[in-house]
Amino acid sequence: MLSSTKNNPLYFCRISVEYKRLLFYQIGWKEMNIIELINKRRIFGIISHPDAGKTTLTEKLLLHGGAIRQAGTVRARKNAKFAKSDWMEIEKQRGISVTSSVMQFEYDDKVISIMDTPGHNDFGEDTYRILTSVDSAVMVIDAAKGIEVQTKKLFQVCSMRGIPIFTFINKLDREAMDPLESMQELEDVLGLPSVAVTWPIGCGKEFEGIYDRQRNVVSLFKKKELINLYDQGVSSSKLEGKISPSNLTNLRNAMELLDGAGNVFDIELVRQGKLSPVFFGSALADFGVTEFLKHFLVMSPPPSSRKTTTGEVHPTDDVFTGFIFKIQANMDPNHRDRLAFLRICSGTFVRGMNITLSRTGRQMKLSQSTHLMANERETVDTAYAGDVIGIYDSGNFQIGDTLTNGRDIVFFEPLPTFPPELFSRVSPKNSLKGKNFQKGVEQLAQEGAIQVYRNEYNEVVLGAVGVLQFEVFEYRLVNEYNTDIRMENIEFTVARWVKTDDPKSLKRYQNSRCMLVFDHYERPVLLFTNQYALRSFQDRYEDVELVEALDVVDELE
Ligand SMILES: Nc1nc2c(ncn2[C@@H]2O[C@H](COP(=O)(O)OP(=O)(O)OP(=O)(O)O)[C@@H](O)[C@H]2O)c(=O)[nH]1
Ligand SMILES: [Mg+2]
Repeated sequence: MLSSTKNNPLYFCRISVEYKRLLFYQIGWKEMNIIELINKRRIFGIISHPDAGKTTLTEKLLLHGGAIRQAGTVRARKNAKFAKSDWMEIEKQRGISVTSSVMQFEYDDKVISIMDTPGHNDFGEDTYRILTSVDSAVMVIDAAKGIEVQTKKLFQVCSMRGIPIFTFINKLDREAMDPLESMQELEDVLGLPSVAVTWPIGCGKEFEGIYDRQRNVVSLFKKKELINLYDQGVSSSKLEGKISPSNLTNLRNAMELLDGAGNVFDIELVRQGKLSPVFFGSALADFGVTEFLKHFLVMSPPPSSRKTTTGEVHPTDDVFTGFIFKIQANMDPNHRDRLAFLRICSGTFVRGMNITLSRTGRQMKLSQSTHLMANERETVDTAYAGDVIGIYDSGNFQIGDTLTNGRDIVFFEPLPTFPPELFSRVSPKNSLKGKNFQKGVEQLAQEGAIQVYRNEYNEVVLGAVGVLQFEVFEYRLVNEYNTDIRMENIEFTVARWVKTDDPKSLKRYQNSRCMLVFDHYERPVLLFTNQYALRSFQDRYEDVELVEALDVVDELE
């Protein structure tokens, strides 16, 4: 029987043994095998404001999972190792992430898919799309800076979707805010109740270690020693002489406060996204990361049911379903291929299986599939709900596509699109490079890295949320498609899709404040110089139906 409290470290192990026993009696071996395979899978995204340490933490998690042998850094000297998730040339040069990356590794008998996201607002659409495919999120906070703008935005997306959030307060090797204040900020700024699972002992030069409240173990930073405090907790005399008197007093005071007035750990609330377990550490120094990973794997939820237009899909359903949440070209410079990232939601993937692409109703054979591992590509023959795999794509897929081998056509919730606010006309500098240019434009549009439109003269107009997207576009055209480009900003700031059966008739609305272009799917879009121009257009042509970018997938497909 489960005799102990939820604070006992053995609690989760016992729950899981009881649970398995129960399942076995109910459903027998075969099904249990599948349920076990699904339950050991975890998909999570790492989110935060730029520079909080997402890529550095991802690298350390990959290292612990044995996915890489040596951790790289986001800024490495010549010939040194770079972080795996910042694989793009421009990321290595600038030391920032400009695109999300997905990698799978195993740890403690769990199969984990980790998604490192870019923190910068300009790449927000990519990050939002990633969040539609995860079962939990890890929010990284810079211990000195606290909660920053972008973290707040991304938190709100997770919270709206009910995604469980784990908090990692990073950079304790530097001067930091008082940890109690950091916790209070989660409550005050985000309205997120939290519970500390680990606790820092000092910070900056005085940083001496981490106390694991659930296991009652102190791990010393410089001395690299583990001290088991057993039932005595921080009042144990074992800590005396091991850490400085002031750190010891602070630790004891903080624990008295948290034990008396802090939130109580409750796994149900954690899994509903209503209580965030908090961890402290230093990703760079690889300290507090193992504690985080071990607890996270026990506390985080396995794959759950997903909403579709034809009801809910459960991970244990026999029918295979999944959706494409990301497309990336040229990940491997030697092969120049394109990968579509597929999250499996139910059923079993078997290489060579026939599926229907819901958007077109077309049947396809999935014969070229790969694991997403840090160091190598390896063909994947079988995969389950809760796995993310790569499918080699020759241009068949679009972001948001759903795949199924069932008879009913399934669409998952539409993925978010952001209305672009910056526009630029582009062309190749050398017209002999026209073919490369068109290929690059086509592929980057398919990735959703930037919005691509064409005007009536077939000129390419790019739409972006932020200026960094243009820079990445230019960089990638030069480096991946060997094409120098000319870019000219155009003075439009608002895009509206138009519902019409006769797109050509829209030409007559064009003037210096309104421009007609066509999107990637040949749908007409009117660009306006500003909100004022849009409003006066609406007043004048009341019968023209304009649609905001966010609704476009729903409304027009
Ligand atoms: N001192 C210290 N520096 C850290 C720590 N973690 C990360 N950094 C540094 O902080 C900087 C940003 O780290 P990244 O891992 O690139 O941050 P990010 O959140 O991935 O940033 P974006 O991808 O641009 O959003 C780098 O210079 C890291 O070396 C830490 O624990 N301590
Ligand atoms: Mg990064």
